[in-house]
Amino acid sequence: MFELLKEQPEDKILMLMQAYREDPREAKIDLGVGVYKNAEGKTPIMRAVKAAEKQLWEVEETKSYTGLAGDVGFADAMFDLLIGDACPRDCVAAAATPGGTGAVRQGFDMIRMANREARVFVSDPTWPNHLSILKHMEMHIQPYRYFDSETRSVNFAGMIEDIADARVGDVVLLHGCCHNPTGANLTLEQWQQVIDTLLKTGATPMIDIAYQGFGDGLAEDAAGLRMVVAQMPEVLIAASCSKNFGVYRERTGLLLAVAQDKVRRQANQGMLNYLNRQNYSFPPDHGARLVTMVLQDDALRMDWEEEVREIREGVLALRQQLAGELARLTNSDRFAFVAEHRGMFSRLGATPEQVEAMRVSHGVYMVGDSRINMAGLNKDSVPVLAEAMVAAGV
Ligand code: PLP
Ligand code: TYF
Repeated sequence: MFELLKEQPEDKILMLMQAYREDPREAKIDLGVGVYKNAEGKTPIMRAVKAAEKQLWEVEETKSYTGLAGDVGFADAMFDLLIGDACPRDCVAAAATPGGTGAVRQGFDMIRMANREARVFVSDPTWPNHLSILKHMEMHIQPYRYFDSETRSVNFAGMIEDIADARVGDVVLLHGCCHNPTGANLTLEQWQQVIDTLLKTGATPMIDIAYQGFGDGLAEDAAGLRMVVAQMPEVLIAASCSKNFGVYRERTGLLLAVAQDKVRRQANQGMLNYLNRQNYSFPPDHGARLVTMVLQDDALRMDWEEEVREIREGVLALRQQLAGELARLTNSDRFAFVAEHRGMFSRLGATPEQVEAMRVSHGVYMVGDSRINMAGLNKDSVPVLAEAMVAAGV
């Protein structure tokens, strides 16, 4: 029977990882998959996470099932990290999921259960897996203008015009911070205009937040999300702990459904539990427990916040170095946007041919849309990338 199945497209980002591995050149630079790497090119286990893991080994007494929504302590700790005091805790249903991807998937499922005809408005461009999952689920995708490839910043007028078309029963998917793949983000004034527009349309926002702390700070990166939560009657939030806790393979994420009152929260919680049960029964717990321990213990939390700050400042320094290097080589400020973007990614605005030329000439690997992972660079490779870009005529 399976001969009837159509071949499915591969994940281009993951294919790029494979191509990089197979390149025999010594001096190659991997700016592909969105994984944090330090100056030595390693993706370390964060100090506080390692310490929590050690403690957990001592104190953990059972690996019996958690609840369908996972550990409530994890939801509480993540509520504080993401939402803080932007809305009452008892209006928010939450369920742990396998990674942020699991949260995105469960969120889409909840939307589809509520309205089969819902259109999900997505930024153009967005994380390719948003599109892939929506397509797989046979849901309606409605792209909205987001990135201006001339200025390499947000085409805000276009965005507002496009999302103003949403209606009650539609969903507008927003990136909480550190937009993937462009690195171009909304200002707080722009968040407010998005909220005003959504309130007029009656559409529901869904926020995917996968890089809290990697942009301007833990609270700063959640500021837009908190404004949405404080002002909108309903919000879905898909959160990932993969990057900011460095627990990628533990598959740690959370879906939150913000409602107006406790009664609605109760119903939403039932739906989140139901969806988890349909897909995998209980969510993974190990990563969630580590995250909870780090967030709840004062010393671990302080050390974690410090390490997130080191990561953030390291990436920002690379941005400034690259922008400076490009300004010097081109004698222009055409690439000043590199220092303006936030998070791990920047879209350079190179053509696929230029991307290929940089791979061939300098062994630089970036996603075909010219997205680079800044964390794949270090002090020594920044000038190589700058040179490759200039040589390719970017
Ligand atoms: N959403 C965005 C925008 C991402 O970039 C990622 C990246 O990994 C995720 C969600 C989900 O990540 P994970 O499933 O590894 O937690
Ligand atoms: O965009 C990225 O590179 C990260 C990691 O199927 C990732 O979000 C890449 C591909 C994928 C899942 C996660």
